[in-house]
Amino acid sequence: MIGTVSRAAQVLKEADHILILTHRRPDGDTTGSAGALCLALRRMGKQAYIAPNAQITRRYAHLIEPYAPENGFDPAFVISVDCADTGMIPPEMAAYAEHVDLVIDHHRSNTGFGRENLVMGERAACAEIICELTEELGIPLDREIAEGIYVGASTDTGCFKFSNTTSNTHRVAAKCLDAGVDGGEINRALFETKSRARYEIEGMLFSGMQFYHDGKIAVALITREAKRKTGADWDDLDAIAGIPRQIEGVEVGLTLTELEDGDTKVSVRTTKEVDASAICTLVGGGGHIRAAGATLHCPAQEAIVRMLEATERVYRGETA
Ligand SMILES: [Mn+2]
Repeated sequence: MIGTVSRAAQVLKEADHILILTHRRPDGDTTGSAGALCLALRRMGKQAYIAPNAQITRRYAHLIEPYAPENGFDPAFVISVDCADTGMIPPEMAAYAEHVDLVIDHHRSNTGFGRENLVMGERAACAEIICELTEELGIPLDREIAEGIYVGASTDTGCFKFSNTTSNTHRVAAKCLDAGVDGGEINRALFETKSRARYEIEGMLFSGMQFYHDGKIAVALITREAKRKTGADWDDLDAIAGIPRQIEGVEVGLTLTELEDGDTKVSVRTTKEVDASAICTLVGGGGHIRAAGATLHCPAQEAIVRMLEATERVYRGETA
C-alpha cells in the first residue's frame, strides 16, 4: 500500500474546487468510483465535478455525466480514480495528467504519479477504497453513493466471481445492499443481458478461436470487420476477454481487438497457473495477476505472434 486512507481523507477535507478524472475506455469501476466520490465530496459541501470522458458508453454514462463541470470551472484540486499511470488518462484530460493532486487506485503497477497517492493493490476494485474513504470522512453511505460503489465492486470482480474477490469486497457489497442498492437488478443489467451485437460478435469469437500449447492457450480475435458487421461498440465488447478462459483446460485467454488506428489491443485473462501481468509486462503493458492488458503498435497477426512468444516465455519462467 502507498499512502493511507486517513492521510487521503485528511487531504480531501482541506481540498475544494475538485475535478475527478476517469481512465480511457471507462469501465464500471472508474465511473462508479468517480460518481460515488463526487457525491461524497458534495455531501461535505464541496464543489466537485467529474471530467467528461469521450469514450463513455451507455452502460456507465449515468454514473458520471450528471457531474460534468459547469462552463469556466477551473479546478484547484485534481483526483484520478482507477488509473495506474498517466498513460491511462484520456487525451482530453491531458492538461491535468501531470498535475494530479490525489491518486486513488488499486493497480499494483501504479507508478505513484500523484502529489499524494492512495494505492491499495490488495483491493479488487477501486470502489472498495472509495467506500473506506467515505467511512473515514464520516459520510453516511446512502443509496446513491452506494450504487456507484456497488457497480465498481461488481464489475471488477465479474459479478463477485473472479479470484480477486475478497471478504472485503463482500463486506463492501453488503454495506451497499444495506444502503438500499438493488444488487439483483444492477447485476442483471450488467451481466445477464446482452445486446444483439454482443450476441453476434460472441458467435464469431467462438467459431474463430485458436488453441496453442496443448490447448492451454486460447486466442480470440475481434477484427475491425467483425465490429463493423455487427455494429458492436466498446460497450458491446465489455468483459468479452473473459470468454476464452471459460473453455476447459485453457489457462491463458488472449483476446486481441483490432483498433481503428491499426494498433492491436490485447486483453489477457488467466487461471491460477499463470500470471497475466507477467505476460503483459513483457510486451510493454501491465495489470493484475489474472487480468492484464497491453496495446501493441502492430497489426493483429503480428500481435498474436508476439503474445504467444511472451506467453511461452512466462511458461518457461522468464520475466521482464
Ligand atoms: Mn479497477
